Amino acid sequence: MAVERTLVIVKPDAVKKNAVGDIVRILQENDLKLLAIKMVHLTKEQAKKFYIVHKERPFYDELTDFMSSGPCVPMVLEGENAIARVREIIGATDPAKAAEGTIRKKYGTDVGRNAVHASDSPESAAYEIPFFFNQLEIHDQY
Ligand code: IDP
Repeated sequence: MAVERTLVIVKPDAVKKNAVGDIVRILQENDLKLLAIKMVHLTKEQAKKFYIVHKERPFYDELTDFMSSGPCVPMVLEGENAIARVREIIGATDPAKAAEGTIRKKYGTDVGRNAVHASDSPESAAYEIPFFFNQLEIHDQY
């Protein structure tokens, strides 16, 4: 198995619930190393660019409205098989269907306001990480 990097975002709903610290704790306790983190308030245009792969989906406008409705907290995590493992830790897209113990089960409200985003493939991680972070902001030497 390979060491991978993945992008996680604590979405605006979970930031408002003061869940940032708990979400970072859960991820770090699962042997994921935190390489970068910041708080940003995306514009609608930036949210549309981030989620460009969903531009034909019926929820694109709702999703990008939500993601630009308040600050969010993107972060880069590294670990063995990180992309698939983080997807398991966060749980199903719809919090009502997410397994017990997952982040979306704990903090999600509905399929739109589902607390967190995580890269779903190496290709999406390769687009999403540099969307938020430049090389100087990613720290693996500690
Ligand atoms: P994922 O985040 O679990 O990868 P995707 O299907 O890639 O799920 O959808 C991206 C995001 O779009 C979801 O996390 C969610 O916030 C939003 N979304 C997905 N389906 C719906 C929907 O039916 N209504 C509103 N928002 C949705």
